[in-house]
Amino acid sequence: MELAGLVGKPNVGKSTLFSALTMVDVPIANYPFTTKKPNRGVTYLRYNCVCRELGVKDNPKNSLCVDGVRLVPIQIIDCPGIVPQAHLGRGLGLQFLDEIRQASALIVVADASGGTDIEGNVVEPGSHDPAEDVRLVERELTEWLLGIISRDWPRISRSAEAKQSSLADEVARVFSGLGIERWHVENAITKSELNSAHPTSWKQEELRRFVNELRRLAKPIIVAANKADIPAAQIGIRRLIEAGYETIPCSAEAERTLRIAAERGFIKYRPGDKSFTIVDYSKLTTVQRRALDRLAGFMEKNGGTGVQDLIDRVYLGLLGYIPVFPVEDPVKLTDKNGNVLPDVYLLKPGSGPRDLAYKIHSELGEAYLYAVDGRTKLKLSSDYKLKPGDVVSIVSAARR
Ligand SMILES: Nc1nc2c(ncn2[C@@H]2O[C@H](COP(=O)(O)OP(=O)(O)OP(=O)(O)O)[C@@H](O)[C@H]2O)c(=O)[nH]1
Ligand SMILES: [Mg+2]
Repeated sequence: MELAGLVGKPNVGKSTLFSALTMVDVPIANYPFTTKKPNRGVTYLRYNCVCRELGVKDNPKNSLCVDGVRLVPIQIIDCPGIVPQAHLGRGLGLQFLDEIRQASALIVVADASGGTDIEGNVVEPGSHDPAEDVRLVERELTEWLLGIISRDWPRISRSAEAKQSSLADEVARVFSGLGIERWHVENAITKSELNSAHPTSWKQEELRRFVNELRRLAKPIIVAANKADIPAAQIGIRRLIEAGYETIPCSAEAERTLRIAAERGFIKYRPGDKSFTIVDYSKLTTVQRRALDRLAGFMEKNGGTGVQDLIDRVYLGLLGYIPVFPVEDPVKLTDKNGNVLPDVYLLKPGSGPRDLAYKIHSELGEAYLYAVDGRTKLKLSSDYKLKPGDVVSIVSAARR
């Protein structure tokens, strides 16, 4: 299952966002370091299912299908807050980042309302620049990675310079548990404009620049501009966008309230909906009515709470993953047990049918012969690149 990490300075709403996304109850409070240990949970990515277009009734196995929308499970981890110098052990340190080593992307939660300082203490709304919240996380993560590679750098750089080993291979090995691959390293060297033939000559500042690029490539970030329901957030959101961050304005608190209200039957609301409807206005107290009216006003302005958009944008936008539906029988669109469109897999950009085969099972990848398009029933060319919503049947030697 894909994994995304929720990170950020204290008191920005990471746990509120986590709770809204997973409906798992976790401590939430208006002071720093409420969360001491990472929380894990499951949320869902939304993708328009191909069942409607193909006119079939599906039997989802690895995902859900609700009213023609596929819900693909995604694991998320809510982390303790990060403060300046956390990589040196300040606050709760950065040890907990070990839990998000395998994350494909990071959701950096910022307090768009500017109502908390860099340590997460409550201040006047609008008095803190939320772009600083994101820079802090970037800096601390880079220093953390720099600490990891610095220990091995003298050996790696000498060995690569003497051509006893490849620099890209060695660096990728040091960071292998972090999902950092050879191509990440090669791109980072190019982007940081360093001389890969003489790594022993790299100064500390140059090594930092390289590691920073590596972080950007291997752990891309999207910014959750949280607390967007507070008026002062409009300025903060603009600052985040101007700073060049991929920014999604959201209100974790609004989303959490809506999901709870929907669960209790007060309203009709599905995550990602732009609005909600009240089931029976007469059953609500005045306080509840006012709160829901305020939420409705915010959602109208924001186009929803923004929370579900975050997950969808991370995987389908930022990472550009391709949802593909593998089937065994390309005519009936079923697996071997007769389930129609049972699964959906998320493939990296540029993937072909063989990558899909490997993702399903390494044996299927090894025995791969060719693939058939479930729409046209024709064989796909050997250099075919998968497209979102493809229905693909893998033909392998093993199955013959
Ligand atoms: N107005 C508003 N307040 C929010 C929102 N999200 C969270 N909060 C409030 O912000 C405070 C901190 O929320 P938490 O979810 O505990 O924040 P955190 O980032 O997990 O904090 P630490 O675990 O201490 O790092 C609480 O008082 C929340 O109610 C939001 O979208 N809007
Ligand atoms: Mg928390």
